[in-house]
Amino acid sequence: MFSAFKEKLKGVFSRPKEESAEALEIALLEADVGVEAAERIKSVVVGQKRDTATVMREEIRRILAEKTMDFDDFMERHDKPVRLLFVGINGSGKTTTIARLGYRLKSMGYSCVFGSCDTFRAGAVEQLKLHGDRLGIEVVTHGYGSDPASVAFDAVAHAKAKSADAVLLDTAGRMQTNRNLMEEMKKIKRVSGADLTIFVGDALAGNDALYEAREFDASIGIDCVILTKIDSDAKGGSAIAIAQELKKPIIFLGEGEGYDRLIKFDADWFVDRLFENV
Ligand SMILES: Nc1nc2c(ncn2[C@@H]2O[C@H](COP(=O)(O)OP(=O)(O)O)[C@@H](O)[C@H]2O)c(=O)[nH]1
Ligand SMILES: [Mg+2]
Repeated sequence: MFSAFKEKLKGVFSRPKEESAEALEIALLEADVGVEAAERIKSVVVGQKRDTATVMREEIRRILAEKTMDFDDFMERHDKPVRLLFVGINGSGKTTTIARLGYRLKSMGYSCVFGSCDTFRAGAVEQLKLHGDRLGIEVVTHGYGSDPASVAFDAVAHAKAKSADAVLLDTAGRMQTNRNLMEEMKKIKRVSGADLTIFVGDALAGNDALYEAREFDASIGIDCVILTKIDSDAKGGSAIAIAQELKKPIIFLGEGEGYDRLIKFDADWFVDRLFENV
């Protein structure tokens, strides 16, 4: 995992520190850790006598552990139904993540309702329904072209009526730059009374994942992040950039296929993978 990260940094570790500061910063930027984290890591490495890999590893761990959130704790403590709103651009993995989290919550004994507020993209409702059928989770939908906010409202009402523990709202992944669509997200958030707005980002998108998360945060406000596709050749840098610059906790990572492939985010686990075989 994270072979591209290791590839970028490999050359740097073998060189004397005095020579490699610039190379380190460039390698970090190429690994998508973002400008702030790259500078932070470089300055810590330069200021220490110990070997680069060890110092880097500690600093990255520190960055990742700065903002944490225990989702299980949140679920346990919060009034039910807990309203979870998933946002992010098209293809980032929202629908897949909702299915995975639904599976996880069910395995923990929580009952769930899905709300299909993506009334825009062809196949979106069917995709969520298919997951719902497989998982035994009810899906509230009004069909294509309907008002996504009213779907959200009804999904919450349905969850209340059924005394469900959680309602997971799927939204249309659209460009964050489209103002009308951001207004629509805001309305969904308001009408649903979302307890947690979760940004779902594609780890492969590198720096773009940070920019997208920022846009969503500025427009509608996000509480935490789930990064998907860390199995594909993700450099791992987007997690570091998000932790350093967005200052929002990453709660889960998604990988591969299958409902059980949702990994609870843990800074130690992450740096262990980043520096495995380094
Ligand atoms: N390899 C990999 N693929 C994923 C992961 N999560 C989602 N995908 C794939 O990414 C594509 C888009 O996912 P989807 O959930 O439909 O994204 P959405 O548009 O945000 O709802 C689908 O082909 C998924 O199978 C992941 O963790 N790993
Ligand atoms: Mg979707």
